[in-house]
Parts: sequence; structure tokens; C-alpha cells
Amino acid sequence: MLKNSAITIILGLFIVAITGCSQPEAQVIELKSYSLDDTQGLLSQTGVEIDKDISSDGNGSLKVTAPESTVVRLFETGDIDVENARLAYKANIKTQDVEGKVYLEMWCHFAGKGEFFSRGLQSPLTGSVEWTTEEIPFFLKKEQNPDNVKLNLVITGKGTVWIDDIHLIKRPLK
Ligand SMILES: [Ca+2]
Repeated sequence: MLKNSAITIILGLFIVAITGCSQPEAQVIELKSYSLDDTQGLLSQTGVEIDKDISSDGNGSLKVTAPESTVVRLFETGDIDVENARLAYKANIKTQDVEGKVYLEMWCHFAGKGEFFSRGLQSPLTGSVEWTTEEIPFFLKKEQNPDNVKLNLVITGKGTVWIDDIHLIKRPLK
């Protein structure tokens, strides 16, 4: 019995060692981050302002006052080298008196193929909610390497929305 246990343990360690080595791509890498402490690099300049008093990171956030449905263009990454991975667009969002849905939207552009989107329609925010972390994925197969990624915020109705602490992350596919 003792011998068997020892073999099991050794086998276990062996398997751990193999899995550890065979998945170097299973790393989480931050590709871009936008603190929204100021409007630097921000694409949309209408209906938006920096709110220094309300933020999730303590240094200010972007406040969007939407009189009607709107797509706020936040950032474009330009060419980034990522493929065979799950691209994740993550941000903190707070809402006040929103009548429609609030969610993240990401567009990936591929040379010669065009643009494809991912939208956070599975977990939209509405009404008035405190800071909530939202994240949407874009699954990139091998050789699906975007030359531009657009990060948007969608509001389908009037209301006030704050967004802060945006990260674009490379995660493993599985
Ligand atoms: Ca901030």
C-alpha cells in the first residue's frame, strides 16, 4: 500500500510538471490599460466628462450623460500582436437612472477580412447600480491576429453612466 501511494504521488508530480511545461500560452497578459483619470487618448468628446469625485480607482472616471441611445467610442488599440487566445475587455461601470441597457462592445479588425464584434449582452446593467466589473471575451484562433481593436460603451436609452479602470487582457482559450 505504501509503495502504491508513493507511486501515485510521484505520478501526480510528474503530471503537474508536464501540464506546467506544456501550456506556456496559458498566461494572463495585460495588453492595454486605460485609467480614465483624464481624457488622454479618449476618442469621444461629446456628452462625456472626467468625474474626479466618483471613480472605482479613486482617481477619477469617465462620466457619460446620455439623453438617448448612444455608442461611446472610448479607445482604439491600433495593431496588437495577439492570437490563439481569449481577448478580454474588462471595465468597471456604475449607472444612475438608466432606462435601457448598458454594456461593453469590442470590435476586432482583421486585415483583408473586416471587423467583428463582441457585446456584453449576457450581463447588461440597467437602472442604478454601484460599481460593477464587466468583462467580454473575443475568441481568437491561431492566425486570427487583429490589427486594431475598438473599445466602446453602449447605452440603449437615457441615463448616466460612469466607466473606469479599463483593461485589455490576453487570457488562455480554455
Ligand atoms: Ca480612473
